[in-house]
Amino acid sequence: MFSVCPHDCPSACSLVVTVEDGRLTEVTGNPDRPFTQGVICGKVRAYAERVHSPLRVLHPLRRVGPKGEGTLEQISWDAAITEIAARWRAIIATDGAEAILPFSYAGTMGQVQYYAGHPLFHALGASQLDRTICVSTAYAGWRATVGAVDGNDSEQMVGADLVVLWGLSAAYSTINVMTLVKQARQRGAWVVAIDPYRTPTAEQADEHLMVHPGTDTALVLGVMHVLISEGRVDRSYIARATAGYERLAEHVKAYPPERVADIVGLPAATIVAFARLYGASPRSFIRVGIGLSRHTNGGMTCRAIACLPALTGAYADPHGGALLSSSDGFEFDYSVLTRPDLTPPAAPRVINMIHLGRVLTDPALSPPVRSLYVYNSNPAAVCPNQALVLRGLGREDLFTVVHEQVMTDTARYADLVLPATMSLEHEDLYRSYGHYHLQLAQPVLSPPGEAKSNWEVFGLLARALGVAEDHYAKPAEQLIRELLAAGGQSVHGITYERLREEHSVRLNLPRPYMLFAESAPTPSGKIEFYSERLAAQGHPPLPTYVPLVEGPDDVERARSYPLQCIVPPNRFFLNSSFSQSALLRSRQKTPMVLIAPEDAARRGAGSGRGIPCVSSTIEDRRASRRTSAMPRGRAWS
Ligand SMILES: Nc1nc2c(c(=O)[nH]1)N[C@H]1C(S)=C(S)[C@@H](COP(=O)(O)OP(=O)(O)OC[C@H]3O[C@@H](n4cnc5c(=O)[nH]c(N)nc54)[C@H](O)[C@@H]3O)O[C@H]1N2
Ligand SMILES: Nc1nc2c(c(=O)[nH]1)N[C@H]1C(S)=C(S)[C@@H](COP(=O)(O)OP(=O)(O)OC[C@H]3O[C@@H](n4cnc5c(=O)[nH]c(N)nc54)[C@H](O)[C@@H]3O)O[C@H]1N2
Ligand SMILES: [Mo]
Repeated sequence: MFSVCPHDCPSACSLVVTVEDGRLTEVTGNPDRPFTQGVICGKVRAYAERVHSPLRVLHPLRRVGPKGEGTLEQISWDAAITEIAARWRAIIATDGAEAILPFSYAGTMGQVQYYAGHPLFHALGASQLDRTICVSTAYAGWRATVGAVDGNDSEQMVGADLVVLWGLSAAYSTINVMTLVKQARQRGAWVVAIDPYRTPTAEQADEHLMVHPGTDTALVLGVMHVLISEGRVDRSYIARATAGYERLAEHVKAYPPERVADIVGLPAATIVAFARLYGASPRSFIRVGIGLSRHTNGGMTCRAIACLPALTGAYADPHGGALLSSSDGFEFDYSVLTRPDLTPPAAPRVINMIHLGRVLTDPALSPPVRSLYVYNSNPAAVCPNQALVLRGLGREDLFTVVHEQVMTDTARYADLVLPATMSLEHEDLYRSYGHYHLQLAQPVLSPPGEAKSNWEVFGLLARALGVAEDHYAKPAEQLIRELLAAGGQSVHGITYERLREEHSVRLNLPRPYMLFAESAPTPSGKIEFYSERLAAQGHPPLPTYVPLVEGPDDVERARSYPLQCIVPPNRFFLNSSFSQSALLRSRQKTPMVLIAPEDAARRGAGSGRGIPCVSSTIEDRRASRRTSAMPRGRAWS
């Protein structure tokens, strides 16, 4: 049987699953799909352990102990829904609906279950959540430059002369990219990884540029300086498809490799060599990761990188270009799922999810948040400022409902815990942010205990509260049909029947896919080296290096916080998902911090596995430059 991996990972793998006697016995990657190519990660290979885990929530539960302890007693669905409706009605009567805050992110990437709560909370007039925890900065920078969060199909990197993995921990975070990288390498591509530490991905590259965290924009400007001053640019592409070249050329004069070298922590000669390699051919593919967006200047970094293929014309090469995310390739009208039309005329306040701790604890917030409804997320573990988040979740007067598959840290703080289905137990439609295949998964297992999908639970709540009932009267299948029918050109003609038959269908996009070959969907219709929009918003209109404010480049802060922390994905967990699994915990053994040997020595700690340079002070980072990888195998000219 076929399914789709629901987890928040660009690979969105096409799966082949075996079910015997109502139990999942095997999960493998679908060998027939060009992106999955039969390869899946260890976490999902061991999926039977997650699906049939003793830790699954099987029944609605009510808290009987203190918050955080997780002592719960079983109640009926009826009692749970009645209690939520009654508590919310009372809160709305005294404080207004904005005192209710939904909190969700990407526990499942299935479109029906991801957006299931939006219509209900819109109709109630609840506070709205700005879902910023992952890609917002990266996407903003990319969109400002090329007009869409889209790019060249990464399957096209096979055939490239050069592949650059920029702030992407692919060997852990999206292993199917490594399949493509290996194939590209076999066909002669030179592979460069750009990352502040020696990741397993960097170990598999031909060259590792070990930059200081948050300095990539300076590196890009140095590369641009070399490309432009040495004439290694595609004048014809620049003339037809870009805007602001003359101003960019003037601007990057201030970034000679010698100056950039000090900022990024690489020898000037390495920067020049990389620029010449990049400028040697438009057949260069940059796969950009989300790692860059973890910094205060991450949007600008992504914007700067998006400019590089526009200088060499790589966007117009069948094996060149760049991809940060394929999200906008899926031309859906999400209002079919989210129903903003149900919102009351006086638009409710919007709360940025990363401020959850502050929002739950700020005595001045009016109205205060009196009820939190959590689904598809585990904020106790994933939200910034964890101590404050836990303090907020610990509030006795906060009515917290958590709809979950397993007992998470957040569920321990819930007044009510509701059991959720897993992807193999409900139907959903999946897009991807790493490839261009649309997939449908139908249930292959029955839900355990009394588990219900998000769609079902929001339907129960809508009926109990008497709002948005028409919307929730639809079966999930109908919603999928409506979403497909309202889609734009890239999904035109992809029907529910076809998806049910083929499971995974490539979008109606040309092969090779080169969206920016002639133009870009920006206001000027061109790739914008110079952005009028950014200028109007008070941002630098040209790609500009702005040092981090969170780390050692800020001299004052550097005294108190001399180390720069970066948090790449864990191999065995996915965000906090899987972290409850006994099997995967045993593989991870213990939480681990990697630290540069010189930093560890200074702090009297052992250097652990001695993996170089996760973080360091300014002097140490200069020293660590010497430990950076030299290219192996081939001459580096
Ligand atoms: N196994 C596993 N897979 C996952 C996840 C997981 O938790 N575990 N999470 C999923 C999710 S939600 C996401 S968003 C993706 C994220 O996966 P990626 O797109 O790979 O992004 P990150 O993992 O955040 O970081 C990637 C790399 O960027 C590096 N990096 C950090 N700062 C800088 C910098 O300033 N410059 C440069 N050049 N590199 C930098 C980090 O060291 C890391 O190696 O992975 C998904 N896949
Ligand atoms: N400590 C830590 N913090 C992080 C990260 C990290 O790796 N570690 N990664 C950062 C990044 S890149 C991201 S994108 C965010 C991710 O933050 P989240 O999206 O909150 O990701 P998870 O921690 O995996 O939690 C998702 C939860 O949703 C549940 N779930 C899955 N499917 C369903 C469903 O159909 N219905 C319901 N009701 N629940 C479901 C899962 O069991 C899981 O507990 O976290 C960010 N913060
Ligand atoms: Mo993420």
